[in-house]
Amino acid sequence: MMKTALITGTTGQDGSYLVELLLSKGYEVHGTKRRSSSFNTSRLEEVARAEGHRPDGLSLHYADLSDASSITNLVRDIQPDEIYNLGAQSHVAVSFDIPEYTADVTGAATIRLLEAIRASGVDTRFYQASSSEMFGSTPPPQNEATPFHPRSPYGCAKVFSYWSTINYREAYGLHASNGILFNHESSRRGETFVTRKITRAVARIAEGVQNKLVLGNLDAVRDWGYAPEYVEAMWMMLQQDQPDDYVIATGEAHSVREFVQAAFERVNLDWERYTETDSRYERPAEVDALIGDYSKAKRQLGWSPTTTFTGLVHRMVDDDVQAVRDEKAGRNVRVEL
Ligand code: NAP
Ligand code: G4F
Repeated sequence: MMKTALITGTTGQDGSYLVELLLSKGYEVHGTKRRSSSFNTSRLEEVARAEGHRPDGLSLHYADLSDASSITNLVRDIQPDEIYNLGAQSHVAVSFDIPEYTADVTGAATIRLLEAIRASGVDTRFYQASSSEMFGSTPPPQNEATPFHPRSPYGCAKVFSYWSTINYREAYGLHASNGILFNHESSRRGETFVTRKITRAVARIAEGVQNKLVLGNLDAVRDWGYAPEYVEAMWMMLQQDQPDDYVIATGEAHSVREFVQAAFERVNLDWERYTETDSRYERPAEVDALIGDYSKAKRQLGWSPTTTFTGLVHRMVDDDVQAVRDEKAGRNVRVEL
């Protein structure tokens, strides 16, 4: 029988890839979108382009994670088999500027969803988008047993959501799982996260429409994977008989500096000539190093990453070079979805 899924955050990087994955598996997919004064469905337009038309199995609903009634109504009306809570104020640096909003949308909203499930009695499986940012200053390698020491309002909010998910599993027997995902990137990554900021700038510099790239801390170390592979792991978690929590990562670590270097190398430019640093892009508290140990996911889910660091950098730079060329040629037209 055809399954039904509800995804919060459908318009984000992961949401758009998860929509593609679930549609390809024959799901009826319901997603949330926020009211915005400008087009905010560009990533889903990419899905539509790939399909050649607006995907038949996809319905979008206006909702906001800060609005409990919109969330409760969706869960009650759709009665989904699976719920993926991907919506969040997901920018760590921004969470220092809007901590209360981040606590609400990235933290408390998870309780809104879990309560909507419990109160409606719907028989569903729940995925919570937990984050390696929860490990904060605890040294790597990090796995499911590693203690959390969050270093940002975002990280604190994600810890709240993580434990709420486990609490509803233990208290009410919900099939609720946490995916503790390390950084994952793609050409659909938000333009203000460091990888995309770099690859976009490199492409624009190579195409002669930007002069320099200005960054914050170049020493931070991250474990960067490829987003489409990570949404596959989300789905795998909800297909297990028992709910559980899993680290999803590559285990490969690189600094921001190495990412910059590899990106400029792809277009045969010297990174040091074009890159500057400015303290305005530094954070009040930094997470120095995140490197994931995904052995539990490999063992229990059969999940492993395949895209290498260099492969990821090349793909993102190439896609951004193409995007700049399309922009120059006036080929980037946005439509309502
Ligand atoms: P993203 O691109 O920033 O997408 C976030 C989504 O949440 C967008 O659809 C956004 O809508 C939506 N959203 C924001 N505020 C909302 C609100 N008040 N009500 C309803 N929806 C709201 O993030 P992502 O990279 O796809 O990540 C997906 C999830 O995984 C997030 O929860 C993130 O915190 C978590 N995560 C991400 C990573 C990573 O490396 N990407 C790693 C670990 C965990 P708009 O499009 O309208 O802004
Ligand atoms: O790309 P970032 O902003 O990602 P960050 O903070 O690691 O958070 C991302 O990954 C988390 C998983 O661990 C997710 F939960 C979260 O939602 C988000 O997707 O920054 C990466 C590193 C940081 O150390 C930052 O200080 O890059 C450093 N950095 C240096 N210059 C910069 C910049 N980050 C940004 N965004 N912009 C800069 O100019």
